[in-house]
Amino acid sequence: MIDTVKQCVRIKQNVEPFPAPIYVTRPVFPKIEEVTAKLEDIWRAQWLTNNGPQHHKLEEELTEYLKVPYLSLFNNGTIALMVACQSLRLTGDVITTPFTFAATPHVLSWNNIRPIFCDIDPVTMNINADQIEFMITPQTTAILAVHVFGTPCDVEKIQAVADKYGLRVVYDAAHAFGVEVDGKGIGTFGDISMMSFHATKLYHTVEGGALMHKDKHLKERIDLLKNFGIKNEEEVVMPGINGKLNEVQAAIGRIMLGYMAEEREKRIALGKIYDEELGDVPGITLMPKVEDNIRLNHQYYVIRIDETKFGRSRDYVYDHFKEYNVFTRKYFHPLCSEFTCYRQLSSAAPEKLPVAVKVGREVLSMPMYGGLTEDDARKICGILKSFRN
Ligand code: T4K
Repeated sequence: MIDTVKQCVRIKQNVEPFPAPIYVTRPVFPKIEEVTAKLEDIWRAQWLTNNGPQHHKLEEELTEYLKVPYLSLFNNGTIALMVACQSLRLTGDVITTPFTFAATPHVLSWNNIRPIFCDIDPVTMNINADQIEFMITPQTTAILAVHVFGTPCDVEKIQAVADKYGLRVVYDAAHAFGVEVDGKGIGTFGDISMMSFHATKLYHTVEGGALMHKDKHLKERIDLLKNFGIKNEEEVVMPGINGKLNEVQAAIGRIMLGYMAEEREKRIALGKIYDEELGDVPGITLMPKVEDNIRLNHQYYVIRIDETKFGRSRDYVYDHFKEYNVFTRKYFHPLCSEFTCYRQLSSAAPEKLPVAVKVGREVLSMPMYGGLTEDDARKICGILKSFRN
């Protein structure tokens, strides 16, 4: 019976499911010959990890590419963010957003820090900079903000609050590779910014990440912390961790830099199709627009679905897309404040986070990757529009 209904719906729309699954993203794969050539370099050098030549060169190349004073590579973004908190000696409470990936508050917990959830802005979906001040207590040591989906936070307002109360600012810039504000790399804001180089990101090193900062001494401390605190063969000066990126992944990262411009252009073109096709659909809010002084990376394309105006809920759309072999994602639902490990916190009460709760119910990440054709994107939009009630 259910199959018959599904078939009728498809016949009505005259749209066949995609022959192969369409995922929210697909990693950019460099040409295998380029990887083989780099592997031969590594084999010749007989150096696999622990700050080898590929690592050294990638740090230099990314420092320039991302327009930051200092950068330290890591084996993933989560460990990088843990080290960021350690390097600034954060304790007590840190104000953060509930609308993010699990790693953001988990990193605080792993540092024995209590996350304090602050509501988000209804347009950018980033932490609401106007509300941070009201959440500060004597226990607050920092603000951990996320440039969610690559849209920059209100960096000026956040810095002003931090300066007024003597707080540190850490940015989770996991989504913000190559984003710039007024020509400045996004990693130049706050005390430290973290980027993720996971396979699902615009730029990747398979797994990987980086911390970006402005202070030479902080770089020395971070580099010690990511290598067990080992200063030399005789001295271990702090309780560090293993956060090192290996040579194979660093080499892939060097190759991947050459793919970024084209991948970004392809995603810009896909974003325009989503804008065109979905712009006039009642109940659909498009990816937030930004001022001209901001260079985005177009990594994600996220819409919001208002059930009362669209006639179907986000969950309906997410479920029914699967019948067409389209696998969207509900980034970021559930909210971190709804996780069993955080929902007992007083800042996690849903009535204190009304915007985040609404956005979490409405948000849907659409397929977005260079390998998606423009026809695919139009077909996906057609399917979405056909769900309207
Ligand atoms: N902060 C924020 C704000 C973050 O978003 C993240 C990570 C972090 C911190 C932590 O950074 P890392 O420690 O990860 O460096 C993915 C990623 O694993 C995660 O890195 C990312 N955020 C998060 C938003 O997305 P999942 O569990 O949704 O990934 P997964 O495996 O379901 O992959 C998504 C889709 O991508 C799949 O449906 C198919 C496609 N895919 C994936 C992989 C891994 C492929 O086609 N091939 C692949 O190899 O978390």
